[in-house]
Order: sequence, then C-alpha cells, then structure tokens
Amino acid sequence: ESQGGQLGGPATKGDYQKVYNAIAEALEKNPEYDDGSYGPVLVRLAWHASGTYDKHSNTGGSNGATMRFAPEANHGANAGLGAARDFMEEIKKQFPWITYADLWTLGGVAAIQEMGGPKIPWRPGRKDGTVEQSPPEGRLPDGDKGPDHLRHIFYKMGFNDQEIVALSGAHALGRCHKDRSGFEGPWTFAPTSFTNEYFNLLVNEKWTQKKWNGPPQFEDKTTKSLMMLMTDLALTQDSSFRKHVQRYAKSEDEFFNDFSAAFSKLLELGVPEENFKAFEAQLEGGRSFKF
Ligand code: CCH
Repeated sequence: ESQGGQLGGPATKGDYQKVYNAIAEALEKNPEYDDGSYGPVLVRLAWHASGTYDKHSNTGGSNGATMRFAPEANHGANAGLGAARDFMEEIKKQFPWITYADLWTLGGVAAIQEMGGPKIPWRPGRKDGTVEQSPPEGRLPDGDKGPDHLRHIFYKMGFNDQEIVALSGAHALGRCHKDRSGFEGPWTFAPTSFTNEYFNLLVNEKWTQKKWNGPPQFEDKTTKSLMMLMTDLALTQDSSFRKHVQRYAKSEDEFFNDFSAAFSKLLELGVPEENFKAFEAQLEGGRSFKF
C-alpha cells in the first residue's frame, strides 16, 4: 500500500514531514560512524539510486528503488551503501507506508538540508519496483577518468555541463573509503557541512598525484590530508566546466541555487509525471520539507 499515511488514509504533507524529521534526528545517532554523521552516505544513496537513469531507453532512475535487490546492491559503484540502506530500514520500520524509492530520495534531501545546504524541492510518488527493473551495471561514473567520461555518463541522465559541475559540489561532503571504492580520504576539512568549499579548494589549492599503491588520486600540496579524484580535477581542465567551478567558488548563493535545482531534477529521473500528480493534491503548501 504505497498511498496511506500514519492513519491509513492518503499521506499528507505532514506525514512526509514526520519522515523527514525522523531522518534528521537520526543523522548523528552513532558518533562512531565516519565523521559523526550518516548525512554524506545518505546523499550518496539518493544519488546512486537516481543516477542510473538512461534517457534513451527511459530506464533506471529513482523510481523502483531496485538497489534493494542483489544485482544492483552488488554493483561495484554501490560498495558501502549498505550502511545507508540499513539506516533507512530503521526509518521504514517507523513509517511502513512510505515507498523505499520516496524514502531514499527524501533521505538525500533531509541530509543536504540538515548539513546546512539549500532547500531541495521534493515530491512524493515514486513506486517500488521489481528485480527485473534493475538497471545494468556501468551507468554511474568512475573516479579515474576525464571530462569525456563525465559527459558520457551525465548526458545520458539528461544533464548539461553546468548541472554536472553543480552536482559535483556534493563532494564537499563525506569521504572515500579504501574498503569501498579503493580511494581514500575527504575532499574538504568539514565533510559534514554542505558548503562551496569543494570549489574553493579546486580553484585555490595545488593538487599533486598521491604516491601510493592505490588507484590514482590527488592530494593538496599544503596539508596532504585532502583528496580529489581525476573526475574532480577534470572540472578545472575543461573550459566549459571551469567557468562554473570559478563561479561557484566565488558565490555560494549561485552554487546553492543551481545545486538545489539539479539535485531535485536528479531525484525525479525516471519517474513518470503522473506518479507525482496523484499526490500533488495532498501537498498544499509546496514541495519543500523543513520547518
Ligand atoms: Fe561521489 N564519490 N562521485 N558524487 N559522492 C564518492 C563519495 C561521495 C564520484 C565518485 C565517488 C557525485 C559524483 C561523483 C557523493 C556524492 C556525489 C566516492 C567514495 C567516490 C569514488 C566512495 C567511498 O569510498 O565510500 C564520481 C566519479 C563522480 C562523478 O561525477 C555526485 C553527482 C554526487 C551527489 C550529488 C557523496 C556525498 C560522497 C561521500 C559518501 C560518504 O560515504 O562519505
């Protein structure tokens, strides 16, 4: 029963706000987890659940939450996201009426907003799918590639160069884990704060290749404690990307506005518009969830 709030009737905006609040309150439930917050890994779950969209075949995307099933859960790109799915399972127990597909995307919204980021417009209406609807492996980006790879991957989702740069700013958050991706370390000094710091560091730091036996990654010359992937540096090496990197380094407002629009679009990839229409009547008062 995908439609049915706390009392069994259609879910209202207040019902979704309760789910949002439960996620927000649990973000720092385990001080031992990474940098003290599940926020970053929840953002990554929302992104990987949505970024499988292919506009040519109109398959993949956030509708379906097919990462619940083994094939997609075991895709190399999704290593470590079990921590986020387990977190969400606890929320799902409290609100069994919400779909996983709505829950995981709302989790990304709550995490961004609670870590100090912009408001992200979000609508409910995603349905949970079957294992047969799982996307093939290989639709998410690899960290050891250049600008052409980024375009190949993100153009399939329907994004342009400006949106690619804006979305990449999410790497202000979180870190790479040796045992998940093979890469190691955070992009910024404040990995649980959503800021434009990623762009400042791209513009102002000198990045040199890290000497180690892991996959190719870069470290900042000043402290050697931060990292960038080849795909991150690709944004500074291509003029059509670089102008937006420079713009977002100068103006956190412009970054926040553009990130909000692009992330909201990401979270709706592959969801038929009629799914949203069915719920819109319930959502008097808009699409943003935050008191
Ligand atoms: Fe990312 N990302 N990401 N990323 N990502 C990783 C971690 C995070 C790439 C590779 C990696 C986006 C785009 C890209 C987050 C959000 C976004 C990791 C480390 C790799 C590798 C995983 C690990 O070891 O745990 C590549 C390549 C691209 C190319 O564009 C986009 C877009 C978003 C969101 C809008 C977040 C958040 C994390 C941190 C996760 C954590 O657990 O801390």
